[in-house]
Amino acid sequence: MTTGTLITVAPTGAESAKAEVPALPVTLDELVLTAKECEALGAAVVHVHIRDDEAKPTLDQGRLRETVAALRDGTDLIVQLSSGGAVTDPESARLAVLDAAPDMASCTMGTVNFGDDVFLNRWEFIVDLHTRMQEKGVVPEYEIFDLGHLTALQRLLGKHGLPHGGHVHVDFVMGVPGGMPGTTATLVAAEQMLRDLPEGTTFSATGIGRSTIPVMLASLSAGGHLRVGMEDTVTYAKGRPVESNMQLVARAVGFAQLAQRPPLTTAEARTLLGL
Ligand code: KMH
Ligand code: ZN
Repeated sequence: MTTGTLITVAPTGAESAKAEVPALPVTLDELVLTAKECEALGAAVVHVHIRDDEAKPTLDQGRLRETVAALRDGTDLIVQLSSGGAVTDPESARLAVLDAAPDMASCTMGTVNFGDDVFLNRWEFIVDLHTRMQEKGVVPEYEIFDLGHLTALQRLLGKHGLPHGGHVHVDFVMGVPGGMPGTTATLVAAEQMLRDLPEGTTFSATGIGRSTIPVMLASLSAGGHLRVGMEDTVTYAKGRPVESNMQLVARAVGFAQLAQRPPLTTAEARTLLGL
C-alpha cells in the first residue's frame, strides 16, 4: 500500500568541513534551528551527527544527551542518532551513542569502502548494536550501502529477532564511492530484495552528491521514502552550493507532493516506524 512520504533530514554528517561548507549546522543552536525549520516544512525524522567546539565530528556523551534533550524540547521530530559516526570513531564510542537514549539510531549492515577510507562494520559489532537497541528500546534504521547488506540484515533478523517495536525500516544510502550506485536500476534491485525481509518492511533512500535527484525520484515511484540533507549533498544544482537544509527538504516535499504522496506528520511517522 502506498502511503504518504516519510521525510528524514540529515543536516550535518561527519564528512564536510565547516570551513568549506559555511552553511553546515554544527553548533547545537544551529542544529535545533535547522531541525525546527525542517519540521515546519515537512520533515519527520532528524538523523543527527554532532560536532565539537572546533566543528569536528564527536561522539561526546554529554553533548549527545544535550542534543537529544534540546531536539525533544524544540521539536516533535523523531530523533535518530548516528551510530556510524565518522570512519575514525571506535566501536566502543559508537555503541555508547545508545546511552543517550534517542528514539532511533542508525545501524549499518556491513563494511563498505567509503571514498579513500573504509567504513568498518564487523558482524559481531552489528549484532551488538542490534541487540543493545532491542534491550534499550531504541528503534533502528538499518543503513544499506550495498546490496549484500540486505542479505546481512536478513541473517541478523533470522538469528537475533525483530527490532524493538517489531517494524523493520531500512535506508538505502546510494552513490557512496565504494558502495552501490545511485541509479534507478540499483534502487529497483534493492527494493526487490526486500521480499526476503519481514512483510511490511519500509525503505527510505538517499543519493549522495549528484545522485540525489535520480534516487529521490526513483524512491518515490517505487513506494519508498526520502532522506535528504547536507550530510549527503552540498550541491543543489550544477555550480550552486546548497544554501540550507531547508532548501533540500523543501525540494523533497515538492517532489513528494507531485507524486501525490505528501509528507507524513511526525505522529504518522511514529506509527509507521513502530515508535
Ligand atoms: N559518516 C559515515 C562514516 C550513519 O550515520 O550511521 C557513516 C554514516 C552512517 O554517516
Ligand atoms: Zn549519518
